[in-house]
Amino acid sequence: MKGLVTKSTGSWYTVRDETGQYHECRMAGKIRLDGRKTTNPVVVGDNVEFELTETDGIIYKIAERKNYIIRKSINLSRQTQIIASNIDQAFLIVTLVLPRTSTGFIDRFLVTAEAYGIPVTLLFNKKDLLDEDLLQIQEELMNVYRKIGYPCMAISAQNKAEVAQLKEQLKGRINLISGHSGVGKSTLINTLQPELGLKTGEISEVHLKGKHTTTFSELFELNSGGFIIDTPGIKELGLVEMKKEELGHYFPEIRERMQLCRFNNCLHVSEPNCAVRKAVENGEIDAERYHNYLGMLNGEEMEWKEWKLS
Ligand SMILES: Nc1nc2c(ncn2[C@@H]2O[C@H](COP(=O)(O)OP(=O)(O)OP(=O)(O)O)[C@@H](O)[C@H]2O)c(=O)[nH]1
Ligand SMILES: [Mg+2]
Ligand SMILES: [Zn+2]
Repeated sequence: MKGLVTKSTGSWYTVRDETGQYHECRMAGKIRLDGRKTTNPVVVGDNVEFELTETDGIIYKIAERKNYIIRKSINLSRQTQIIASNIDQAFLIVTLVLPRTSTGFIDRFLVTAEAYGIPVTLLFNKKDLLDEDLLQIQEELMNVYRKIGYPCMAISAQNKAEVAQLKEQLKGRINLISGHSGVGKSTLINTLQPELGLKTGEISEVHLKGKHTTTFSELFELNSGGFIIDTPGIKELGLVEMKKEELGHYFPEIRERMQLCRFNNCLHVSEPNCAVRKAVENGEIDAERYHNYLGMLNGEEMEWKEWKLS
């Protein structure tokens, strides 16, 4: 039988078969993987082949993943964890307060998504908490991202009418909801489909951060169509393998201008006649985006591995 993994807790996996029935499965011995050192061999979003036994199911094959999002495991320092695979569309939840999401984090997420061609919508959540000054800052930030092609929406995750606007866009796709702990990922999904009753958590008053309430990714079928994946909060994002010269391709505003640079291997740092730097100087490219580009470029582990977040 073929199926889609909707939950993975280590040794047990929930698999949805093609008729929409769910099965608790284990894995048949060792399955060859792509060589990466991850803590979870079967992940949410995986397409698998499995067979039913009298009591449960056995997964014996995992189809090749078209993409996946990685985070660093919280406790195991060197290992990474795949949060989900085969994503059609991602929604990154961003909050200006409680917790604050940095543009460095946003930009790293966008680079990952660009590398896989995953479209991203930025959802600026908790707008009810913002005063006029912060609303103004948020508006400016949204405009930075809109200008380079990312749809942005300001919402309050508990607001039914605002969240309902997303339903159409979620249909027919596997949608990933991501962001730091406490930004409101599970809250948003509960508003879309209250009967899911996902656990949500308060923000720590001391650290002004979330408490990692959601600990496993889980994929849910929406009554209004499509699938949605609730994920644990990401603090440090793993990144796809790439060479320095490639990075600019994953910044749409750099990609758009790079053919105009004098050197075709221009890294847009200090090379003469660089069209990208010129665009930064005259304000066409956002200075903070460019700053984040340089930060990623100079990351020690650029030739691969994880990029630490500020
Ligand atoms: N004021 C306000 N609070 C919100 C909003 N969205 C979520 N919250 C609150 O923020 C807290 C964290 O929400 P969660 O949905 O648990 O956050 P999460 O992103 O799922 O967090 P993790 O599971 O830890 O990754 C809860 O107390 C929510 O009630 C919002 O739009 N406005
Ligand atoms: Mg959650
Ligand atoms: Zn250049």
